[in-house]
Amino acid sequence: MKITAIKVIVASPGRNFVTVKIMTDQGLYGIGDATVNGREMAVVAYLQEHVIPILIGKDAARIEDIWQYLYKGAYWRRGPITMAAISGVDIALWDIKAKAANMPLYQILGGASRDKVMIYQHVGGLTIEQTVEGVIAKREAGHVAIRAQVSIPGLPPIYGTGPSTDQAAGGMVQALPVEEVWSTHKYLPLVPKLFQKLRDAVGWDVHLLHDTHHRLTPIETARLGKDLEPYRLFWLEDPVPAELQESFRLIRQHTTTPIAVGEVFNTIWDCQQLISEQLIDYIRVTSVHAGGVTGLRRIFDFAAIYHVRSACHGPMDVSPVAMGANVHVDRWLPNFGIQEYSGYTEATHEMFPHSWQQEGGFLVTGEAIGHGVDIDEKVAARHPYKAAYLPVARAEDGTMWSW
Ligand code: KDG
Ligand code: MG
Repeated sequence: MKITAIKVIVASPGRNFVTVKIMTDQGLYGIGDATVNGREMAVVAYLQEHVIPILIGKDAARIEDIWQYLYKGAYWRRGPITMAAISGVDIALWDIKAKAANMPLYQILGGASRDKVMIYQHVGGLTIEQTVEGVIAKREAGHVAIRAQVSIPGLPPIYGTGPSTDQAAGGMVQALPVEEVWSTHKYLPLVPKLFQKLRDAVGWDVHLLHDTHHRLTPIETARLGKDLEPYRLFWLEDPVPAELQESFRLIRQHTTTPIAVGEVFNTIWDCQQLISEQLIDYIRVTSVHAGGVTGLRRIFDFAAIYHVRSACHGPMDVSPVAMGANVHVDRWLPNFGIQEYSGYTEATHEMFPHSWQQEGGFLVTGEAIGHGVDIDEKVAARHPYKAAYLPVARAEDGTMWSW
């Protein structure tokens, strides 16, 4: 089955998405997600200039060989742009393979290990009271796992706690990134207070999560992890930038609060030490950034040996196509942990008709063949690309901060 053409579709139905559509000489096509939030057009150029021309005429059935050809063959390995391009192609090729087999993707991966996959959604508030109210509402809507964030009193809202930075609300569409203000000193004592109030309000029969967006040092994380132990979090996410994987040893020596890392990782090498030394509990790689279904399968199988579970990244900027690939992997994967699902705008659902569905606090794959997600190109044409950035963070004295 030969690849005859590959299209790259860029559209913004509330968020910018880069979608790869691979056509074959047998009439089957597949679609993949290649979005990198805030750097979308770099992936488009990489695909158009360096990937598409070398794939025309190749056998679409040889997924592994094409993955290796794009990874090893480029000489310049890894990195978010290269790996998003590989991911887009890989997800589309798995879609084609499952369609050719006339099966849903989870079936060709090995069949279902579960019927539905647990998700978590986000609640943010400007105050602890607002966050508590939001968590109660999610709980009442049937959610069994909820991520809770709160603004730092006296500082402007930070990412995930106020409406200002959401592209769907217009916040991210501007010439320059929003500059947020960060204070570790004010943040550290605040978070245990939030979770104490949350446990008082919603009890213990719900999973509570928290995301630190890479802003702490290992010893600060150790302190926070200890202070949060009484509230039994499902996890503390991205406490420290993970470039220095061994720095997580220090965190592990001090706290039993579970740790989740990896939404910015692209390959198994980014998490090899974190996993093999059992320094984390959940690995957050996602199909669109870590090499597609092929990349995820390799990382998650490796993680299984070390009791590390999956937790695919799934914010609004991971498109419904990658979400479809993730949910099929989640359904098959023996060491599945949880799936992030932030939801999408109505226009996004319309642009990507999908067989996966939300049922309360869970996602189900549906039984459509392939990964079950398509793209309506007429709808896409109505939502042109708009340059948009994630915010950046600075300390109160102006120093650039990680996030
Ligand atoms: O594009 C990156 C954001 O979506 C990311 O920062 C959100 O941290 C995030 C998360 O856990 O979803
Ligand atoms: Mg995160």
